[in-house]
Amino acid sequence: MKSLILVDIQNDFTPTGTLSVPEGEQVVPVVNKIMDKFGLVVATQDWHPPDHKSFAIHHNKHPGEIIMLNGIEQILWPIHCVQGSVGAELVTGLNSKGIAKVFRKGIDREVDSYSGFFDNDHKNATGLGDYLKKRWVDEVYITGLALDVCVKFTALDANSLGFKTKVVVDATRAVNINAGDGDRAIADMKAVGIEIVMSEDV
Ligand code: VGL
Ligand code: ZN
Repeated sequence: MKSLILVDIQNDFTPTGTLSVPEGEQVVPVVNKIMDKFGLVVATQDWHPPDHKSFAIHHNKHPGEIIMLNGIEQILWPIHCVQGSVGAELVTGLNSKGIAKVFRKGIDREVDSYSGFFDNDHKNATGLGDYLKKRWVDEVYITGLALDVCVKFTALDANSLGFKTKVVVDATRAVNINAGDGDRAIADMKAVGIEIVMSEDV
């Protein structure tokens, strides 16, 4: 059984959002088009409390600076995807009726959560892995935002959990905080056996 995972397709990750991903909104028609090829579609949603410690403003620093947060490196971000805000909503136009369940992440203010499966310290699971395994999913196709952050870490965890993992690259966009991050993410994923595919081949 194969499942489609939509990672963080939320207003704040589109060009009009606070953590804008260039062309982020352009993944929506691509995702809508391939959804019906999957028996199970799930989504993740970045869902931060207002005082989340990944927000640069709480440290009097600028987005892009790096700090140590509870023993792990943390890149600081602009305020984004605050629980209940318009920015945190899934992008309008996404076929949300096709989504079986939305897994929220980044809720703990003390630890960020790039992957849709685990917090960055790998201590807490979102439930996504068990949910998929319970439904006999053995293969996952990953789409969404941003390629070089949450898509990458979701794909790496899926692969580690034993799912055959593919990233539908034209249904993703990179934030490219540093030039080349998107390309490096693709190389990192390929290096562990994750396949990079196009939507027309799904
Ligand atoms: C993301 C940075 C911070 C993402 C989430 O969804 O890629 N990036 N929080
Ligand atoms: Zn976030």
